[in-house]
Amino acid sequence: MNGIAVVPVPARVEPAPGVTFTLPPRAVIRSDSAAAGEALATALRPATGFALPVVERHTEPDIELRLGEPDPALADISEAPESGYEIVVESGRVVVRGRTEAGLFHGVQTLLQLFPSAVDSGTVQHGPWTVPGGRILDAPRYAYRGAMLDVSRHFFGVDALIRLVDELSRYKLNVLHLHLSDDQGWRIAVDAWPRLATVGGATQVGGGAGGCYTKAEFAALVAHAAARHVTIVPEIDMPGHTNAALSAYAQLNADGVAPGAYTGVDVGFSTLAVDREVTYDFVRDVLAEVTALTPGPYLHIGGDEAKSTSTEDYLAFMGRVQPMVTALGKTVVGWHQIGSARREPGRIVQYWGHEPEPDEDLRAALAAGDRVLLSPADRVYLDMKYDAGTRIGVDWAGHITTRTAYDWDPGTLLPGRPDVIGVEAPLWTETVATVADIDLLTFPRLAAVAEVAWSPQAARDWTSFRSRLAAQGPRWTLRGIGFHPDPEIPWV
Ligand code: IFG
Repeated sequence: MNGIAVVPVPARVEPAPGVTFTLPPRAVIRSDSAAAGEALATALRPATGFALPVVERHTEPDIELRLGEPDPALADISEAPESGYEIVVESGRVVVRGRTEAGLFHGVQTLLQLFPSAVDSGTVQHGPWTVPGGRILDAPRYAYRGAMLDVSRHFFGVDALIRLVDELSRYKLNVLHLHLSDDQGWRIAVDAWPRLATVGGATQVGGGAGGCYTKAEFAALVAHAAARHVTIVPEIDMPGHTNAALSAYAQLNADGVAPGAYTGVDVGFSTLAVDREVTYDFVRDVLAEVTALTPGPYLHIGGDEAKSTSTEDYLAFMGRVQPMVTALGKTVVGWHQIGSARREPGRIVQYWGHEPEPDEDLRAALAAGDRVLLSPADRVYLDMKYDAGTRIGVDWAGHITTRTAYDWDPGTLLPGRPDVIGVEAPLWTETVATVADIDLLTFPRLAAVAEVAWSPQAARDWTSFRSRLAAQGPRWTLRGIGFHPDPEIPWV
């Protein structure tokens, strides 16, 4: 296992020099978790051409995924050992051990990266399908490791989301936050307010056709993500960033007049009518229906850039809406501006500031004891250009090369050592219209963020990362990912 090219880097790697496992054509996978077993077999079958049956019981399996107590040392390396795993590779077999199915799934992702990169081919390739011998002990640094896609500025069909879930789960990210509403588009059907879909979802930045997920489509996405231990976090951004909803229902507007659809890229001009009772009926209905669609613990209510809402109205609005989220059994997540509003127990503020801040809203949140989800705009905002030559993207938070996205410590970013639950990389889509655009801005930087969120700081360094990342290039090419060939990476 010397020089293995796994991203994110495992916490502990113990090579067994001279030991190699070779997957035999008639190999059998015995797994205590059907999902993890199928995830492994499904990933290996196309390139190997082997049948790779997955069974619950077998006397001499070639690969074994075992639920149980992995090495107790796992608890020494992570506060989240339940998502950790142990892999032991011997000449005659591979055993992956994890306390939970998520742990086994994460072990499977690492194991796939231990096979030659040709294993990611969609067509049968020559072997031998070897895995270097040794032992890996690994578990995540943070519990929340995420990506966000803004599907409001530009709409993307469920297939694009499923493809993104598959890719982010390969790097042990476990959250996909969907920015489902904004000025330009409403993207989730709400039965009680049907014009949100038919009017609010009718267009997008640039005037294109837009779109809106049906509940059935959204449920299919949630199920697909759950099978890969990815939680969907829905965001209904309020009270600002609401022109799509305001254009669908005149009564939500302070003057009772519905504005037209908005297809530009300005921000801060819209607000729900905070002093109308119908606004809270609207919010209550929307949050209830969105909550029913997402089994995860989080509900994101936005709260950013409410420049057309007075501070008094903003605080009043948040004071009424946050308890609605708790009443629905969910944890409030909001952009860190909600730090100025009365604290809701367990609240998480998503920090999107950049050096040299933090600002007073964050200071208020930290003083209130809020937990923090880190999305520093100058580190992980994936809509930032890599450099002046990037054909799409913006640059208000500066340029973000892969190294910029990688070379920082979430444990020391903010003063006062707040309770950081994890890291999330948002992709805003004002300038992102196609899957090729998503790929260009997302890869390789999302792999960097995945390592920042998963690996111990002590196991991380740019020199090692850049060479391990280079080995992802051929795999992305085989998987049809149109990544940015960042010149700082020694691509193979
Ligand atoms: N800030 C806005 C986003 C988007 C972004 C583009 C947040 C929380 C700039 N709000 O980031 O809606 O416009 O980089």
